[in-house]
Amino acid sequence: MVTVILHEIDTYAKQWIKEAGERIRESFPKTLNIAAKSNPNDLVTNIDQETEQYFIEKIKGTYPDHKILGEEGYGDRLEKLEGVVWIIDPIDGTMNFIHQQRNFAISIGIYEDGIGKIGIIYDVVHDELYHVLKGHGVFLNDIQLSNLKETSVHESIIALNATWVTENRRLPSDLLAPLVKEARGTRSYGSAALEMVYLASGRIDAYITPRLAPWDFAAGIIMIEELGGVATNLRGGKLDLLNQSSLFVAKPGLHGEILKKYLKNGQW
Ligand code: 2AM
Ligand code: CA
Repeated sequence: MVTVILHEIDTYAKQWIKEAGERIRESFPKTLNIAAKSNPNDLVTNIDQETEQYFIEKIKGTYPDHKILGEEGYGDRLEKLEGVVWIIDPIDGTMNFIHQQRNFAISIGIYEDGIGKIGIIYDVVHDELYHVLKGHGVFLNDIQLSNLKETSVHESIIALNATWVTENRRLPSDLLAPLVKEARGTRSYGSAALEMVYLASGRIDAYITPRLAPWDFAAGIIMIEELGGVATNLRGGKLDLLNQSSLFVAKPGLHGEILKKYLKNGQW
């Protein structure tokens, strides 16, 4: 994509995400319609759906040849990442949105032929807009974020949900217990997009989760890689942007240390 067009897409995307955020803030006093999807804790609201539809209307109206992959299924059915693809989570952290009216974000990753070009994550409640245009740095509102520095487990805060150190279907429950013990601290925010921007801005040092969808991480991984961080699945392999995947993102150095010592280079 020529840079001029990329800048134009970036400008529109930021404008639309801010506008969508404003609509979400206005929805707070209104009653939510809540429904369960795959299980009783996998929730969707009318606001998730309306926000996704808003983006689709804007994108298709301006760029009819762009494709859209969205969590709520109003976009296109994609089998490959050809051309320009917008990967959208209208509300990442829906459970937090419903229970807390905070700790959620809108996430948009824009890819061209499978390469991440633009990432935008908007923490609607705190009015924090994280954005990256590949090769031009990562910003939190107008402030440019610094490259991620190497660190060790002993000095790290690791984002990890307690689910994954109890009996579960995806990981041996004792695999990550030594990491929890040896890290300086652990946190769980309940929104993958926020966990990734907290890594980008240095508030945490790594984030590990065995179950995500492409829209949860499409934007965040562009930011983390731009800052010198490392983004893989839990076995250290390449991430799949069309299917469910595990995710392991961390500062440089720390990623290798955790992968080798705690994730056993994927041998579990
Ligand atoms: P969501 O709120 O958009 O559904 C919570 O730990 C994080 O995991 C959130 O980013 C949440 O995204 C995501 N998540 C929750 N349930 C999931 C599922 N069944 N599959 C994939 N991602 C999920
Ligand atoms: Ca969502």
